[in-house]
Amino acid sequence: MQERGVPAKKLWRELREASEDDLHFRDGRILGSMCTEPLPIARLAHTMFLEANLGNPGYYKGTWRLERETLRILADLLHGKNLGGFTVSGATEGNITALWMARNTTRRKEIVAAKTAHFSVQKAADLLGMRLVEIPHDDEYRLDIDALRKAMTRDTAAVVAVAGTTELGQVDPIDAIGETCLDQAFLHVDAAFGGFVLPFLDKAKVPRWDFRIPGVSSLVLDAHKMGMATIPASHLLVREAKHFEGIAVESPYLTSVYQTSLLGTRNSAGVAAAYAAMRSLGRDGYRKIVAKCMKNTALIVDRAREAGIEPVVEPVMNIAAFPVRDIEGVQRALEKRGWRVSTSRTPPALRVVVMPHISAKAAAAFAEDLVAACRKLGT
Ligand code: 0PR
Repeated sequence: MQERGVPAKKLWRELREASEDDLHFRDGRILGSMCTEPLPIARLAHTMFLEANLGNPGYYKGTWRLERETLRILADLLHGKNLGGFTVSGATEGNITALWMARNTTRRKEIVAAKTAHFSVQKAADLLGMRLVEIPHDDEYRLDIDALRKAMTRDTAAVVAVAGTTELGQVDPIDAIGETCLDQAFLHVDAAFGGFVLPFLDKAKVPRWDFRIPGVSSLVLDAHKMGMATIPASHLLVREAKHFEGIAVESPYLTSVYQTSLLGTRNSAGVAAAYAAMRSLGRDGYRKIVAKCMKNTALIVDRAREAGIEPVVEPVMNIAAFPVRDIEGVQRALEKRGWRVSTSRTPPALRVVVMPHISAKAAAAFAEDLVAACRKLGT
């Protein structure tokens, strides 16, 4: 560290230079991220609550109220009654906490999840000293229910089901998984991405996936993905709050007697941002955002199909993957045209996430560039 403070002007320049080296959602060319530009009101809310710390809730009664209210809104959205829960930094923390709770409540050591589950489940298993039993997916890249039935043992603490897989946006058969898990094991639903998409899709097309299913014990959803809030903002909801007792530790010098969160000092700006986004948009606002993303996804998929490029599966959400022959080549060609896309491994494909910062015009231009790149490199 230098001895004397750097003048604000110079420092500001340093910060601006760093920011200029970043990619920005506002440029409308990122199709490789599950995050997006937060709503302006969410940004404002974020800056207003920068010093609040829900690790010590007695000092931040207002923030605490916002958190409780946010959880109440989400419980209502997800058809849960009297749920326990709190804001977490992301679905990684949410998954770790849910599995920690499952381990300590059941005193068992196995987690069962499909290969298509997010890698944060591997982190959780490693940290918690649990064994991750990876089971196959079905033809549509969803957890294979028969494989689950075979894999469950008396040592199964929890099953992780995904509502919106990272690579394809697929939804595991949560109804059937719930039936299998009921009174047998914890069922944790990872709705990091799908949590703010599924409730706003055409109801007739979406099978049940939330607390309507009796076997669902806990669920995580990220407000910093399709929730339009700032990073970090995610929520862990638990059907029976008493299960938190299994992971509670005394927090003697704080304003709360026990702490059940993995984190001590807790970012609270994201709490205010999530609250602001939800209050500002309402169901109607999210419905419009999701409809726009789905329309733009369809636009890209339709154009690709016209050119003979079939997606891996028919997208359920605003994620599409194309198993083109030269995946990295097409990715590089698109990057040269200013687009950022990612790739998936199961199966190998070019992966496109059509977030709210992608306009219809950008989607159409992207689709043309995708088709051109595939033509050049061979589909
Ligand atoms: N579960 C699922 C289904 C996810 O898709 C993700 C993140 C997580 C859990 C973990 O969530 P947190 O990262 O919030 O803890 N999926 C993205 C991924 O790993 C996260 C991401 C977002 C990555 C934006 C890059 C990016 O630019 O791909």
